[in-house]
Amino acid sequence: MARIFIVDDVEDNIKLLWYNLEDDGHEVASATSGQGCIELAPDFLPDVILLDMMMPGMSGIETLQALKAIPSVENVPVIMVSADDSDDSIIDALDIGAHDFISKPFIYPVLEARVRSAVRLKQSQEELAAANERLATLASTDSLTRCFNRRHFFELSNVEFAKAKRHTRPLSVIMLDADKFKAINDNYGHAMGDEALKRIADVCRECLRETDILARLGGEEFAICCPETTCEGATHMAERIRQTLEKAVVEYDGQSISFTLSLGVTAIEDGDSAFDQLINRADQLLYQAKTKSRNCVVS
Ligand code: GH3
Ligand code: MG
Ligand code: MG
Ligand code: MG
Repeated sequence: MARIFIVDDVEDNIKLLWYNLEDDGHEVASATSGQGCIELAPDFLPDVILLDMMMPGMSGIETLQALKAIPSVENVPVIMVSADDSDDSIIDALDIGAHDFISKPFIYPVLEARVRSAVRLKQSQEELAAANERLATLASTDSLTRCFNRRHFFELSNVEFAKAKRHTRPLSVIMLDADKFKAINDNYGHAMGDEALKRIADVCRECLRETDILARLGGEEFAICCPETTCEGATHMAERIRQTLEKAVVEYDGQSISFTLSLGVTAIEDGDSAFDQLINRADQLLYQAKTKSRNCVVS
């Protein structure tokens, strides 16, 4: 079963195809002009478009060109249907991006086979796109906490750093590390440690803005890059994260624990020429928080 969109200026042509395609179990919609196709196809989101070449007003070729400029339907395979099966006509249609070409009058079983072939193409395109998306997610995120990984964090943050420099806008970085985390693993097991790491990520997500970039840099260390945020704003956020986590109770396998975080916060300064400089500063401030008392924010 596929969604087929028929475009033809002659209603009887549409009807004939419609009944046959519906009998074969397809879901069908139609338009009697190129303009109608441009308006309705993005709503119907067809798997295949059967497009008449010769229509008054907007021609099939013009309609095809317009479809290729609409992101939601640009990849839908289009089968051109035309009484003019001159070489030039076929070349035009295929060069502009038609998937296939059928001459009128057509033999219905042949048209059906071509529709099936176009549907298979569309399905494999969609599977490929989904697989690519899964790969991109795998390559950019940490599977335990679903935060970005170190590499992707630096990719995104370097872009934000360049923007902030160019427009002299604020940008801050928070680095945080769980306190005495080794003891959690030692006393409650690695699985409890993993639950605690997930909770750190959840608490950070609760406290940050949509434009902030959260990552697990490694082990029990996380970083947040906050565009358009001053050191004061980021320090408030860091303090909120610290307090929220301090109150949290992590449960696993009938046991429960609480733990704390140390945080270092810094913002972009005039002399900074690379994002790494902010990270290094935040890391030093985090180290100060560790030596001071732990469970605190240093900025
Ligand atoms: P400090 O307060 O100075 O930060 O002490 P700490 O014990 O947190 O620091 P340390 O660097 O000595 O230990 C970090 C621990 O984090 C050790 C390691 O086993 C644990 N850890 C790192 N990655 C993971 C992980 O993916 N899962 C679990 N459960 N533990 C992890
Ligand atoms: Mg026509
Ligand atoms: Mg630690
Ligand atoms: Mg650490």
